[in-house]
Amino acid sequence: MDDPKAGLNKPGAPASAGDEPVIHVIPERFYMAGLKKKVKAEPPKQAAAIPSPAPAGTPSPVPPPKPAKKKGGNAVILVFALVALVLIGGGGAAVYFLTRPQPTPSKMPLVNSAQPPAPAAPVCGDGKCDATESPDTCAADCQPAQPPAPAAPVCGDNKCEGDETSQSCSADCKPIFGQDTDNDGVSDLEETTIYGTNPRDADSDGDTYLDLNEIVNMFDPANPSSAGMLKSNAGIAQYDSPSGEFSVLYPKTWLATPGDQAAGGVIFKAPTGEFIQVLIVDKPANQNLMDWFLEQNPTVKSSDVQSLKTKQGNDGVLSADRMTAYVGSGPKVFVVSYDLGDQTAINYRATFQMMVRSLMVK
Ligand SMILES: [Ca+2]
Ligand SMILES: [Ca+2]
Ligand SMILES: [Ca+2]
Ligand SMILES: [Ca+2]
Repeated sequence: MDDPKAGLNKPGAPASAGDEPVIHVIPERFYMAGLKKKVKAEPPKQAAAIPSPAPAGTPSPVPPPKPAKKKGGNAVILVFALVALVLIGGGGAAVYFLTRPQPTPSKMPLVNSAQPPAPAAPVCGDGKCDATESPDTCAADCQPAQPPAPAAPVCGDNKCEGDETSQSCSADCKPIFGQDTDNDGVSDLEETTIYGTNPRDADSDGDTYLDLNEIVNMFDPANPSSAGMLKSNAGIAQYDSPSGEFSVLYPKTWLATPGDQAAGGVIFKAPTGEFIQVLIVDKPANQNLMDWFLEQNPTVKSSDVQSLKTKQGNDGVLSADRMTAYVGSGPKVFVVSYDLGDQTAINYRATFQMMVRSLMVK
Protein backbone atom coordinates (compact mmCIF):
# COMPACT_ATOMS: atom_id res chain seq x y z
CA MET A 1 0.00 0.00 0.00
CA ASP A 2 1.11 3.56 -0.72
CA ASP A 3 1.85 5.83 2.09
CA PRO A 4 -0.90 8.29 1.99
CA LYS A 5 1.51 10.83 3.30
CA ALA A 6 3.82 10.25 0.37
CA GLY A 7 1.15 11.50 -1.93
CA LEU A 8 1.06 14.72 0.00
CA ASN A 9 4.72 15.43 -0.51
CA LYS A 10 5.98 17.55 -3.34
CA PRO A 11 7.26 15.54 -6.18
CA GLY A 12 10.88 14.79 -5.82
CA ALA A 13 10.83 15.78 -2.19
CA PRO A 14 12.70 13.33 0.07
CA ALA A 15 10.47 11.34 2.17
CA SER A 16 10.46 12.41 5.67
CA ALA A 17 11.43 9.94 8.26
CA GLY A 18 11.74 9.85 11.90
CA ASP A 19 10.69 13.00 13.86
CA GLU A 20 11.26 15.43 11.14
CA PRO A 21 8.24 17.72 10.62
CA VAL A 22 5.95 16.62 7.96
CA ILE A 23 5.02 19.25 5.41
CA HIS A 24 1.62 18.84 4.06
CA VAL A 25 1.12 19.97 0.54
CA ILE A 26 -1.81 19.76 -1.80
CA PRO A 27 -1.75 16.47 -3.68
CA GLU A 28 -0.43 16.99 -7.06
CA ARG A 29 -3.53 15.67 -8.75
CA PHE A 30 -5.54 18.24 -6.94
CA TYR A 31 -2.96 20.79 -7.56
CA MET A 32 -2.79 19.98 -11.22
CA ALA A 33 -6.55 19.59 -11.44
CA GLY A 34 -6.95 22.96 -9.98
CA LEU A 35 -4.32 24.25 -12.31
CA LYS A 36 -5.91 22.52 -15.30
CA LYS A 37 -9.26 23.85 -14.30
CA LYS A 38 -7.71 27.22 -14.03
CA VAL A 39 -6.14 26.89 -17.43
CA LYS A 40 -9.36 25.51 -18.83
CA ALA A 41 -11.27 28.37 -17.38
CA GLU A 42 -9.13 30.82 -19.32
CA PRO A 43 -8.45 29.33 -22.69
CA PRO A 44 -6.30 31.32 -25.07
CA LYS A 45 -8.44 33.83 -26.82
CA GLN A 46 -6.57 33.38 -30.00
CA ALA A 47 -7.75 29.74 -30.45
CA ALA A 48 -11.34 30.66 -29.80
CA ALA A 49 -11.32 33.90 -31.78
CA ILE A 50 -9.73 32.67 -34.97
CA PRO A 51 -12.17 30.63 -36.98
CA SER A 52 -10.84 27.54 -38.63
CA PRO A 53 -10.33 28.04 -42.33
CA ALA A 54 -13.02 26.47 -44.40
CA PRO A 55 -11.86 23.51 -46.40
CA ALA A 56 -11.44 24.30 -50.05
CA GLY A 57 -14.31 23.43 -52.27
CA THR A 58 -16.88 23.40 -49.56
CA PRO A 59 -19.39 26.18 -49.54
CA SER A 60 -18.66 28.50 -46.77
CA PRO A 61 -21.49 29.03 -44.39
CA VAL A 62 -22.55 32.44 -43.37
CA PRO A 63 -19.34 33.89 -42.12
CA PRO A 64 -19.43 34.81 -38.55
CA PRO A 65 -19.03 38.51 -37.88
CA LYS A 66 -15.40 39.37 -37.99
CA PRO A 67 -14.09 40.59 -34.75
CA ALA A 68 -12.43 43.57 -36.44
CA LYS A 69 -15.57 44.39 -38.30
CA LYS A 70 -17.54 44.02 -35.17
CA LYS A 71 -15.11 46.37 -33.48
CA GLY A 72 -15.53 48.99 -36.34
CA GLY A 73 -19.30 48.73 -36.21
CA ASN A 74 -19.20 49.35 -32.53
CA ALA A 75 -17.03 52.36 -33.15
CA VAL A 76 -19.42 53.69 -35.74
CA ILE A 77 -22.29 53.12 -33.41
CA LEU A 78 -20.25 54.78 -30.72
CA VAL A 79 -19.51 57.71 -33.00
CA PHE A 80 -23.12 57.90 -33.98
CA ALA A 81 -24.07 57.74 -30.37
CA LEU A 82 -21.58 60.45 -29.53
CA VAL A 83 -22.80 62.58 -32.41
CA ALA A 84 -26.35 61.95 -31.34
CA LEU A 85 -25.42 62.87 -27.81
CA VAL A 86 -23.69 65.99 -29.02
CA LEU A 87 -26.63 66.81 -31.23
CA ILE A 88 -29.12 66.14 -28.48
CA GLY A 89 -27.01 68.04 -26.01
CA GLY A 90 -26.48 70.90 -28.45
CA GLY A 91 -30.13 70.94 -29.42
CA GLY A 92 -31.14 70.93 -25.82
CA ALA A 93 -28.76 73.74 -25.09
CA ALA A 94 -30.10 75.63 -28.09
CA VAL A 95 -33.66 75.02 -26.97
CA TYR A 96 -32.70 76.12 -23.50
CA PHE A 97 -31.05 79.28 -24.69
CA LEU A 98 -33.88 80.02 -27.11
CA THR A 99 -36.66 79.34 -24.68
CA ARG A 100 -35.18 80.55 -21.45
CA PRO A 101 -36.84 83.71 -20.08
CA GLN A 102 -35.30 86.74 -21.70
CA PRO A 103 -34.45 89.81 -19.62
CA THR A 104 -37.30 92.28 -19.83
CA PRO A 105 -36.55 94.72 -22.63
CA SER A 106 -37.65 97.61 -20.48
CA LYS A 107 -34.48 97.36 -18.48
CA MET A 108 -31.25 97.55 -20.30
CA PRO A 109 -32.11 98.43 -23.88
CA LEU A 110 -34.69 101.09 -23.03
CA VAL A 111 -32.42 102.79 -20.59
CA ASN A 112 -29.78 102.99 -23.24
CA SER A 113 -32.14 104.13 -25.98
CA ALA A 114 -33.75 106.69 -23.68
CA GLN A 115 -30.46 108.40 -23.16
CA PRO A 116 -30.41 111.54 -25.29
CA PRO A 117 -27.43 111.90 -27.48
CA ALA A 118 -24.77 113.99 -25.96
CA PRO A 119 -25.37 117.57 -27.12
CA ALA A 120 -22.82 118.90 -29.47
CA ALA A 121 -20.68 121.61 -28.08
CA PRO A 122 -22.16 125.01 -29.03
CA VAL A 123 -20.38 126.76 -31.84
CA CYS A 124 -20.35 130.53 -31.75
CA GLY A 125 -21.05 131.81 -35.21
CA ASP A 126 -23.39 129.06 -36.43
CA GLY A 127 -26.38 131.36 -36.28
CA LYS A 128 -27.98 129.42 -33.45
CA CYS A 129 -28.10 130.76 -29.94
CA ASP A 130 -27.56 127.55 -27.99
CA ALA A 131 -28.65 127.10 -24.41
CA THR A 132 -25.20 127.70 -23.04
CA GLU A 133 -24.65 130.77 -25.21
CA SER A 134 -25.74 134.26 -24.31
CA PRO A 135 -25.40 137.73 -25.81
CA ASP A 136 -22.40 138.16 -23.52
CA THR A 137 -20.59 134.99 -24.60
CA CYS A 138 -21.64 134.93 -28.26
CA ALA A 139 -23.02 138.17 -29.60
CA ALA A 140 -22.88 136.78 -33.13
CA ASP A 141 -25.58 134.21 -32.43
CA CYS A 142 -27.51 135.62 -29.50
CA GLN A 143 -29.40 138.89 -29.72
CA PRO A 144 -30.07 140.79 -26.53
CA ALA A 145 -33.57 140.13 -25.26
CA GLN A 146 -35.96 142.72 -26.58
CA PRO A 147 -38.71 143.87 -24.26
CA PRO A 148 -42.05 142.70 -25.60
CA ALA A 149 -43.97 145.32 -27.47
CA PRO A 150 -46.62 146.70 -25.19
CA ALA A 151 -50.11 145.76 -26.20
CA ALA A 152 -52.17 148.58 -27.62
CA PRO A 153 -54.39 149.97 -24.91
CA VAL A 154 -58.02 149.00 -25.23
CA CYS A 155 -60.61 151.54 -24.21
CA GLY A 156 -63.29 149.87 -22.13
CA ASP A 157 -61.15 147.29 -20.31
CA ASN A 158 -61.32 149.29 -17.06
CA LYS A 159 -57.59 149.93 -17.22
CA CYS A 160 -56.29 153.41 -17.80
CA GLU A 161 -53.03 152.63 -19.59
CA GLY A 162 -50.65 153.77 -22.25
CA ASP A 163 -51.62 157.11 -23.68
CA GLU A 164 -55.21 156.86 -22.54
CA THR A 165 -56.56 159.86 -20.68
CA SER A 166 -59.88 160.82 -19.22
CA GLN A 167 -60.36 162.70 -22.46
CA SER A 168 -59.48 159.93 -24.93
CA CYS A 169 -61.06 157.19 -22.84
CA SER A 170 -63.33 158.48 -20.11
CA ALA A 171 -64.65 154.94 -19.61
CA ASP A 172 -61.30 153.80 -18.19
CA CYS A 173 -59.61 156.96 -16.99
CA LYS A 174 -60.87 159.19 -14.25
CA PRO A 175 -60.00 162.81 -14.82
CA ILE A 176 -56.99 164.08 -12.96
CA PHE A 177 -57.36 167.68 -11.96
CA GLY A 178 -54.59 170.12 -11.35
CA GLN A 179 -53.67 171.03 -7.81
CA ASP A 180 -56.45 172.98 -6.08
CA THR A 181 -55.20 173.83 -2.62
CA ASP A 182 -58.29 175.70 -1.34
CA ASN A 183 -60.62 173.30 -3.11
CA ASP A 184 -62.70 176.10 -4.62
CA GLY A 185 -62.82 174.51 -8.09
CA VAL A 186 -60.17 176.85 -9.48
CA SER A 187 -56.74 175.27 -9.80
CA ASP A 188 -53.71 176.83 -8.20
CA LEU A 189 -52.33 177.37 -11.71
CA GLU A 190 -55.45 179.25 -12.82
CA GLU A 191 -55.62 181.38 -9.67
CA THR A 192 -51.97 182.44 -9.88
CA THR A 193 -51.49 182.82 -13.65
CA ILE A 194 -54.92 184.04 -14.83
CA TYR A 195 -57.27 185.49 -12.21
CA GLY A 196 -54.88 186.85 -9.61
CA THR A 197 -56.79 185.20 -6.80
CA ASN A 198 -55.58 183.48 -3.66
CA PRO A 199 -54.99 179.73 -4.15
CA ARG A 200 -55.45 179.34 -0.38
CA ASP A 201 -58.72 181.28 -0.13
CA ALA A 202 -61.93 180.10 -1.74
CA ASP A 203 -63.31 183.68 -1.59
CA SER A 204 -60.27 185.66 -2.51
CA ASP A 205 -61.92 189.12 -2.52
CA GLY A 206 -64.09 188.47 0.53
CA ASP A 207 -67.41 189.46 -1.13
CA THR A 208 -68.97 186.17 0.05
CA TYR A 209 -68.98 184.76 -3.48
CA LEU A 210 -66.64 181.87 -4.08
CA ASP A 211 -63.95 182.30 -6.71
CA LEU A 212 -65.40 179.71 -9.11
CA ASN A 213 -68.92 181.06 -8.74
CA GLU A 214 -67.76 184.53 -9.73
CA ILE A 215 -65.68 183.26 -12.65
CA VAL A 216 -68.39 181.19 -14.39
CA ASN A 217 -70.92 184.03 -13.91
CA MET A 218 -68.63 186.63 -15.43
CA PHE A 219 -67.81 188.45 -12.21
CA ASP A 220 -64.34 189.38 -11.10
CA PRO A 221 -63.20 187.05 -8.31
CA ALA A 222 -60.45 189.50 -7.41
CA ASN A 223 -62.78 192.49 -7.03
CA PRO A 224 -65.24 192.73 -4.14
CA SER A 225 -67.29 195.36 -5.94
CA SER A 226 -70.61 194.08 -7.19
CA ALA A 227 -69.87 196.03 -10.36
CA GLY A 228 -66.54 194.28 -10.92
CA MET A 229 -66.97 192.17 -14.06
CA LEU A 230 -64.72 189.39 -15.23
CA LYS A 231 -63.79 191.05 -18.54
CA SER A 232 -62.30 193.85 -16.47
CA ASN A 233 -59.95 191.37 -14.69
CA ALA A 234 -56.28 192.02 -15.50
CA GLY A 235 -55.76 188.42 -16.67
CA ILE A 236 -58.75 188.26 -19.04
CA ALA A 237 -59.18 189.45 -22.65
CA GLN A 238 -62.08 189.30 -25.07
CA TYR A 239 -61.74 187.69 -28.46
CA ASP A 240 -63.98 188.88 -31.26
CA SER A 241 -64.04 186.59 -34.28
CA PRO A 242 -62.90 188.25 -37.52
CA SER A 243 -66.13 187.14 -39.15
CA GLY A 244 -68.03 188.91 -36.45
CA GLU A 245 -70.04 185.78 -35.63
CA PHE A 246 -69.13 185.46 -31.95
CA SER A 247 -67.04 186.76 -29.11
CA VAL A 248 -65.46 184.86 -26.17
CA LEU A 249 -63.37 185.71 -23.11
CA TYR A 250 -59.99 184.01 -22.73
CA PRO A 251 -56.83 184.21 -20.62
CA LYS A 252 -54.81 187.23 -21.79
CA THR A 253 -51.52 185.30 -21.65
CA TRP A 254 -52.77 182.60 -24.04
CA LEU A 255 -52.01 182.75 -27.73
CA ALA A 256 -55.13 183.22 -29.87
CA THR A 257 -54.83 181.89 -33.41
CA PRO A 258 -57.81 182.34 -35.72
CA GLY A 259 -58.91 179.35 -37.76
CA ASP A 260 -59.17 179.45 -41.52
CA GLN A 261 -61.83 181.69 -43.01
CA ALA A 262 -64.04 178.85 -44.20
CA ALA A 263 -64.22 177.07 -40.84
CA GLY A 264 -64.15 180.21 -38.72
CA GLY A 265 -63.24 179.48 -35.15
CA VAL A 266 -60.10 180.07 -33.12
CA ILE A 267 -57.53 178.26 -31.06
CA PHE A 268 -56.36 179.56 -27.69
CA LYS A 269 -53.15 177.93 -26.58
CA ALA A 270 -51.94 177.93 -22.99
CA PRO A 271 -48.24 178.30 -22.13
CA THR A 272 -48.37 174.74 -20.75
CA GLY A 273 -49.42 173.29 -24.12
CA GLU A 274 -53.12 172.74 -23.54
CA PHE A 275 -55.46 174.52 -25.87
CA ILE A 276 -59.12 175.44 -26.10
CA GLN A 277 -60.59 175.59 -29.56
CA VAL A 278 -63.78 177.09 -30.95
CA LEU A 279 -65.27 175.66 -34.14
CA ILE A 280 -68.40 176.65 -35.99
CA VAL A 281 -70.51 173.93 -37.64
CA ASP A 282 -73.87 173.95 -39.34
CA LYS A 283 -77.05 172.28 -38.19
CA PRO A 284 -80.64 172.38 -39.39
CA ALA A 285 -82.13 175.57 -38.05
CA ASN A 286 -85.25 173.87 -36.71
CA GLN A 287 -83.47 170.87 -35.14
CA ASN A 288 -83.18 170.70 -31.38
CA LEU A 289 -79.57 170.91 -30.22
CA MET A 290 -79.72 167.68 -28.17
CA ASP A 291 -81.29 165.78 -31.08
CA TRP A 292 -78.59 167.09 -33.36
CA PHE A 293 -75.88 166.12 -30.88
CA LEU A 294 -77.18 162.54 -30.42
CA GLU A 295 -77.45 162.22 -34.18
CA GLN A 296 -73.82 163.24 -34.51
CA ASN A 297 -72.73 160.90 -31.69
CA PRO A 298 -74.85 157.74 -32.08
CA THR A 299 -72.97 155.80 -29.38
CA VAL A 300 -73.65 158.44 -26.71
CA LYS A 301 -76.73 158.25 -24.53
CA SER A 302 -78.56 161.43 -23.59
CA SER A 303 -78.17 160.54 -19.92
CA ASP A 304 -74.39 160.78 -20.32
CA VAL A 305 -74.44 164.40 -21.42
CA GLN A 306 -75.20 167.55 -19.47
CA SER A 307 -77.20 170.56 -20.51
CA LEU A 308 -75.91 174.07 -19.99
CA LYS A 309 -76.85 177.59 -20.77
CA THR A 310 -74.56 180.41 -21.71
CA LYS A 311 -74.53 183.74 -19.95
CA GLN A 312 -76.13 185.10 -23.09
CA GLY A 313 -78.91 182.48 -22.80
CA ASN A 314 -78.08 180.03 -25.57
CA ASP A 315 -78.56 176.32 -24.89
CA GLY A 316 -75.64 174.04 -24.82
CA VAL A 317 -74.71 170.37 -24.37
CA LEU A 318 -71.67 169.22 -22.42
CA SER A 319 -70.09 165.96 -23.50
CA ALA A 320 -69.74 162.94 -21.24
CA ASP A 321 -66.10 163.74 -20.45
CA ARG A 322 -67.02 167.38 -19.76
CA MET A 323 -64.33 168.49 -22.19
CA THR A 324 -66.43 169.60 -25.14
CA ALA A 325 -69.42 171.95 -25.21
CA TYR A 326 -71.85 172.51 -28.07
CA VAL A 327 -73.62 175.83 -28.04
CA GLY A 328 -76.51 176.11 -30.46
CA SER A 329 -77.73 179.24 -32.14
CA GLY A 330 -80.12 178.85 -35.04
CA PRO A 331 -78.41 177.10 -37.95
CA LYS A 332 -75.01 177.23 -36.19
CA VAL A 333 -73.33 175.19 -33.46
CA PHE A 334 -70.28 176.60 -31.70
CA VAL A 335 -68.13 173.74 -30.56
CA VAL A 336 -65.77 174.62 -27.70
CA SER A 337 -63.32 171.86 -26.87
CA TYR A 338 -60.55 171.52 -24.34
CA ASP A 339 -57.50 169.51 -25.42
CA LEU A 340 -54.90 168.51 -22.86
CA GLY A 341 -52.09 168.27 -25.40
CA ASP A 342 -49.22 166.51 -23.68
CA GLN A 343 -50.61 167.16 -20.22
CA THR A 344 -52.31 164.51 -18.17
CA ALA A 345 -53.86 166.74 -15.52
CA ILE A 346 -56.80 169.04 -16.19
CA ASN A 347 -55.46 172.41 -15.10
CA TYR A 348 -57.99 174.76 -16.72
CA ARG A 349 -61.35 173.26 -15.91
CA ALA A 350 -62.75 176.54 -14.48
CA THR A 351 -61.38 178.51 -17.41
CA PHE A 352 -62.96 176.12 -19.93
CA GLN A 353 -66.35 176.57 -18.22
CA MET A 354 -65.79 180.31 -18.14
CA MET A 355 -65.07 180.47 -21.88
CA VAL A 356 -68.13 178.40 -22.81
CA ARG A 357 -70.35 180.51 -20.58
CA SER A 358 -68.87 183.70 -22.04
CA LEU A 359 -69.54 182.77 -25.64
CA MET A 360 -71.71 185.36 -27.28
CA VAL A 361 -73.26 184.78 -30.69
CA LYS A 362 -73.77 187.92 -32.71
CA1 LIG B 1 -58.43 177.09 -5.85
CA1 LIG C 1 -59.16 180.66 -4.49
CA1 LIG D 1 -65.37 186.39 -4.13
CA1 LIG E 1 -65.75 189.37 -6.70
